[in-house]
Order: sequence, then C-alpha cells, then structure tokens
Amino acid sequence: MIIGTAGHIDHGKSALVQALTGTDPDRWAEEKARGMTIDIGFAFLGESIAFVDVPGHERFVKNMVTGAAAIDAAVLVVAADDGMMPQTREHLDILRMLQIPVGIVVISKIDLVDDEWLGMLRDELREWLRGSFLENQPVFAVSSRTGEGIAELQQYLLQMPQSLAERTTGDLFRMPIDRSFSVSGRGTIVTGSIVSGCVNAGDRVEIYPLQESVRVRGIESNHRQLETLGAGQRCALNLQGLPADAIGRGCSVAACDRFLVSRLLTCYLELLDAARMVAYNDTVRVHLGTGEYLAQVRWIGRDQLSAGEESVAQLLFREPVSAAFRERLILRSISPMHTIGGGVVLDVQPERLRKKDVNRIRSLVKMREAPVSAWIAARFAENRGKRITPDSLAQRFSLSDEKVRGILGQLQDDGKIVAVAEGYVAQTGLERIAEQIRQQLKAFHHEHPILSGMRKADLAARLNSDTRLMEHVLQGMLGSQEIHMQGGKIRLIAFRARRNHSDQKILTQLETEIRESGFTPPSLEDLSLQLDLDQEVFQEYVTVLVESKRIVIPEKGIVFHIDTIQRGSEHIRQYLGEKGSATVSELKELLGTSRKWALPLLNFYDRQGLTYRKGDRRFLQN
Ligand SMILES: Nc1nc2c(ncn2[C@@H]2O[C@H](COP(=O)(O)OP(=O)(O)OP(=O)(O)O)[C@@H](O)[C@H]2O)c(=O)[nH]1
Ligand SMILES: [Mg+2]
Repeated sequence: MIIGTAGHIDHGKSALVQALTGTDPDRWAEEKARGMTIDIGFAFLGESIAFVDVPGHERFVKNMVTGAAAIDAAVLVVAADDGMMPQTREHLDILRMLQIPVGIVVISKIDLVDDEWLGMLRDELREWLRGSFLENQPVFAVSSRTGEGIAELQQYLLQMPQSLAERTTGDLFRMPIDRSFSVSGRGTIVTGSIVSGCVNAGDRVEIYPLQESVRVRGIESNHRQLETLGAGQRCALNLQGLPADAIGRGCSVAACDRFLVSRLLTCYLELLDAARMVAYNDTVRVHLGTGEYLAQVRWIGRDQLSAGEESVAQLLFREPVSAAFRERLILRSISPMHTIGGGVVLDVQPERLRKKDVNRIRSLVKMREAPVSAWIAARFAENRGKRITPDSLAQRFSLSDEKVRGILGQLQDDGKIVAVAEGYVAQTGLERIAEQIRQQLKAFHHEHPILSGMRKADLAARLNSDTRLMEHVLQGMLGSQEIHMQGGKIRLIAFRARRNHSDQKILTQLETEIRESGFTPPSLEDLSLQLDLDQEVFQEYVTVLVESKRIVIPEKGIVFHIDTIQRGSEHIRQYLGEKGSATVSELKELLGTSRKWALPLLNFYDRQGLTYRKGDRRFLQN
C-alpha cells in the first residue's frame, strides 16, 4: 500500500514520515538546506507500506499532484499551532477529486499547544471536514518532536492494508513514471507507484506515450531485488532499450500495445465551488498520471461551466497523451495557478464530438459509474452492425485479455453477442443485417425478375457491414432455408426467375443469332444494337444465357454459343490427336475463323484443360 502525505507548507509532513519510518524523505541538498520539501520523497514502513511525501508549498502543487495521483491512502497533516491553511484545503480538494479511497487526519506539532487549544482545533476540524471523504475517519494528534502519539499512529497504519478494499483499478500493468535516471553499469532506471497489474523481470513493456518497447532487466523496491511486483507498491525498474533522458514525468511504463495515445480525451469534469467559470475553448492545465499538460476544454451541450457544476467535455491536448479508462485527473488554472477542478477519463479513443452532441453524452453521463461490463455491452449496442475485436476492447477499457474474455463470455452466454471471425457482434446487429439482406434481395428480384439471383459481391457493396459478418449471416439464412445460393448467386428461397413470353422470344432470338454465327459471332455490342435493347436490359438477357450455360464469354465483348464451343473442342481434339501439335494459324484454318476469334477461343480451351501452349504450338492436355 502506498500512503501519501498532504497538507500546508511547514506543517510537519516530512518530519512525520521520518518519525514513522526513520527515513528523511527530503532527498535533495536544497531541501535539507531550506527545510522545505520541493519534490516528492519516499520512505518505507515495514514490508507493506510505502510513503510518498509531498511538498506543501503553493508553487509545488504540481509535484504534490504527481505524488498523490497513485496513492491508496492519504494522511492529511494539519499543524496544531497553525490550523487549516490554503494548501490544507487545496490538497484536500485534490485528494477528493483523485478519489483517494482512504484517508486519515493527523494534527501535528501538538507539543506547541495546550489541551484546550487542541480541543478547539479538533472541533473546528470536525466541522470543516463535514461532507468530505475524511468526515468519519480517525483524527490522530502527534508530535514528531516528542514522539507523542507516533506509536499509536504507526500501529493504526500497519493494520490498515488488510482493511483496504480490493483495488478497483484494472489488472493491466501500468506505472506512471515519476523519476528517470541512469546508473552507471546498469543503465536506465525509472521509478513510480504501480497503479494496476503487476510486472515481472524479463517482461517486455512499453513506454507511453512514446510507444517504445523496452525490456525489464530488473525490479527493485525498498532496496530489494525482486522477480515480480504489483499494484500498490513503489517500484524501480531497470530498463533496456531506451536512454533515461528520453523518458520523463508524464511517461508511463505499461503493458505492451494495451494503452492508446491520443490528443483527445472525453472526460467527465467538475469545477470546485471556489473556481472561476471555464468557457468553451479555454485552456487549462491538466494533471494526468505524473504528467502536466495544457489542453483546451470543449464542453458538450453548453458554452461554459460555472463553479460547483459538472459536465462532459472533450479535452484537446497540445501534445499526445496516454490515459487509462477511468483515470482521474486534476484541473488547474494557468494564472493564477489554482486547482479549479478535476474529473475522470471516460473515453481514451473518442471521435470528436460537437458541442450540440447532447444525445451522445447522455449515455456517458448515465454510464459513468457503471461496471465495465455494462460499458462493453453498450459498445456492442451502439455498433450493432460492426464486428468488435477483444483487442480493441482491451485498449479502450484498459483491461487484460483474461478480463475481456470473461466479460465477452458472459455476454455470449446471455445471448447478447455472437462470435464472428476474430471478433464479436451484437445479436441484434446480426438480425439487422439479415433484415437488410432480405430487403436487398427483394428489391433485386423486383427489379430483375428474369435474373436467377444477386451476385454476392453486389450484395456486399450494398450492405455497410464487413464481408465476414455478411458471410456469417448468409450461412445462417442458408441453414434456415431462407435463401438459396448457387454459382455465387443469391436468391430468396421463394423466388423463381420469371420470364414472360416476350422475354422468352428475345432470349431465343439472341441465342439463335449467336449459335448460327458459329466461329465468327457478332460482338455483344453489335448484338445489343441489333436487338435495339437498353444496355442494362440487354445485359440481363446475356446473364440469363450465361447462367443457363447456353453461351460462353471467353473474353470481354466476345461470345460463342455452347454448341460452337463443343464443336470446336471436338475438331481440335481430333486434329491434335493426329498431328500431335499445331500453331494458331493451323487451328484458325481448322475452325474456319480469323485470329480475332481464334485467340480468345484457344486461350479459353487452355483454361478449360483441353489444350496447353508451349512456344507457339498447342498440345492436348492429358
Ligand atoms: N515543535 C515541533 N516542530 C515540528 C514538528 N514537526 C515538524 N516540526 C518542524 O516544523 C518545520 C517543518 O517541518 P517539515 O516536516 O519540514 O514540514 P513539511 O510539512 O514537510 O513542509 P513542506 O514539505 O515544505 O511542505 C521543521 O522545522 C520541523 O522541525 C513537531 O511535531 N513539533
Ligand atoms: Mg516536507
């Protein structure tokens, strides 16, 4: 478990950590010289607790947020002689908006006040904490100087880990990086608090948002080398594959290919009661993980947000960031630099929403506290005709493959989704595609009553779903005998091509024309002119004859009757049977035609398996 300090400058946070752990968390010479914490510091209590000590100075709130972003519990320190001060309030706001689940209050420096004063402060504190997440939490009174109350506090903290609820964060490994440096002989070291999942020595992991893959050479925590380490631990990783100076605060190290990088995030934001109004397109400072960024706020459904209000917004960052689903964030104003609000990331891969997209956000607002399985079910419902892969869900909701599989399995058992190819699709989506296919076929039959069915490719072009889904639905419709499929043509089972008397007459005329012209047939174009038919209609008659195997089109525009083809193959078989081989000229003579028809015809016979070509001669295939 990671415990973070919080509280106003000089209220005794670092002294308290030292009294509890024996370690001075102020690491830097400058900190020691000025008696002030500047950056986050660390210390350990026993095996199970790591402290992240943060600065109280108003100029270093940024570092306070960096430290607080990944803690499991907070200790809000209030100096007995000073009482609540500006950063006591600001830090409490930050802890609340980061939704730190557990916290306690420590009144420090009690050696400087008398009991009466202390009693008054306790009453004041109780009043002030009413309604906050610390309201019903214990208040300890200690002196780091005399040691009074320290042992009790220590005892309380040591038993706290067991009482902590199981972490609600995902199970993918992720650690926002708060330090990166290189150690000679070992290379790049990054440190941070693991917020979810666990890491093993030898793992391949990825640095975000750089999207560089690196290998974990070694893991260290509290000066011990470990093989594996998980959420709620301070962690130092020795990485291979990237120099330390390429990595900094704002980067995170996490499971490969599972987090997305984007300049746009859809969030649910709230403004503090004391904050100034934030207008559409205003730029704010956003603290996300250990990073601090500038972003424009695009409210959805409103022009501005006033103090104390909350709303969905899209944050457009100046640079790409990598966030996790449901990651908390803090908003600060640019100048003066004040904490003005916070929020939660709801979509790490959003489309750009328009200000007026109120409908779209209604579901987001409704869903924001819902379990992730409900989010996944909603995604299927929203993308009814689309196949969704487990990988894309893992990325969108920052989940491990196992967790995604579990949720998908449940939805499948409930009959809500169906597995198709490597993805899944909403059951209702399949029904909708089936309905579209029915409509398309019906319309096709109506428009082309003489054709035996619709080509699959034409059907695919008219549906806006991918072909794997269409194929899946078609198979189902075949199984239920709703459609019939033959030679790549699909028809509704009840449909029969209808040819009336005049159709039949034209077909006969066309066929006769082609048959009688033998090896020197007119082109399709000439035939259509001759019959004086609309191109599209003419094409349908041709298709009918091709499908009923009356004519053959060996090459675009050229057509032979099946009897001619048959006759030609008999002549050639006999001729080559005697001669062994023949040139195009000989065969052209044999069939009584010219090159224009002979070449397509001979190529057709090659494809049919009658003949083959070698050099300029043709031979019989066996
Ligand atoms: N008398 C007394 N002085 C204390 C106690 N705890 C801390 N101090 C003194 O208060 C001053 C500030 O203590 P720190 O622990 O550095 O305060 P901090 O909250 O860490 O300050 P920042 O990190 O700068 O925000 C130091 O001079 C400490 O010696 C205490 O219990 N009693
Ligand atoms: Mg300090």
